[in-house]
Amino acid sequence: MPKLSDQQINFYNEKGYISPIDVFSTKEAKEIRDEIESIEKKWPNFLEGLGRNYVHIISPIFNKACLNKRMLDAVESIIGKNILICGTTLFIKNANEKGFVSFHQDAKYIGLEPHNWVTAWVAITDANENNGCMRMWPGSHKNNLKHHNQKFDANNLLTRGQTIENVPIEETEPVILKAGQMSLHHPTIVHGSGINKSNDRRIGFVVQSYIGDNVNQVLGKMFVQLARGKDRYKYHQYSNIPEEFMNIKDIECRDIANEELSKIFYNGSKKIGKY
Ligand SMILES: O=C(O)CCC(=O)C(=O)O
Repeated sequence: MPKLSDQQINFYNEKGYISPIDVFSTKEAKEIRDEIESIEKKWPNFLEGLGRNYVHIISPIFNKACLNKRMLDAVESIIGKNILICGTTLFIKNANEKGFVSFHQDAKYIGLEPHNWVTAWVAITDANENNGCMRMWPGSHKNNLKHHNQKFDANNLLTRGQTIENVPIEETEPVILKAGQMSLHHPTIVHGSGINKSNDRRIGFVVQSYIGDNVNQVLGKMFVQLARGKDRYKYHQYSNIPEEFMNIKDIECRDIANEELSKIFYNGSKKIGKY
């Protein structure tokens, strides 16, 4: 797909998200799933907890995925032509587990200012209402940041179990994606997702987020890579770019990046969660 159409951009501006956008073939999505599952098999727990972040620093397949032309073309329509990758996260909900994501706004704790950034959620498996796809509260991005209760529920996939209460579910819209499609969402849209009731895993690979080069990190340090255009501001430290799978130097880089990310996510919190 070329850049987003005017209609898609209007939809994003009005609702705070846009989907579906075709970015990978089913075969490419399956290769990404296989990469995850081969890491899980050889190194159990490596992608768990904090380890679910920055997988693009240790795997060339994920690194290449972040540079997918269709993704970047769509992202460019929203944040402009100078694009940095400032993080990736795997949101995996296994069958028969109770994982969910409470309603929240990404911008609340992430420290990226100004909000010239967008989150790309790529479906590695199909994502639908049965297996706990995301739900967006359309138009909620136009309001200020809301109060979040910090609940630290064991099954919540968010760091602090941060929760906006009393979201009208009937007003939210499901983001239904086929494997290989992506959605883009705004930093302040209220969104969340329910549990996976299917017999298979639901896997989302999330670039969290693509940021414009004018976006600074005001709470700590994030490790970036240039995806397109120029980095005129040079606010951030650059991460390794993996040339081979699980190189020790890249793993060290990922671990440092994760330590710094954890400081951002738990800034001001008395308690540390499992992610
Ligand atoms: O994967 C999910 O269900 C939620 C992910 C999410 O909240 C996000 O990508 O911002």
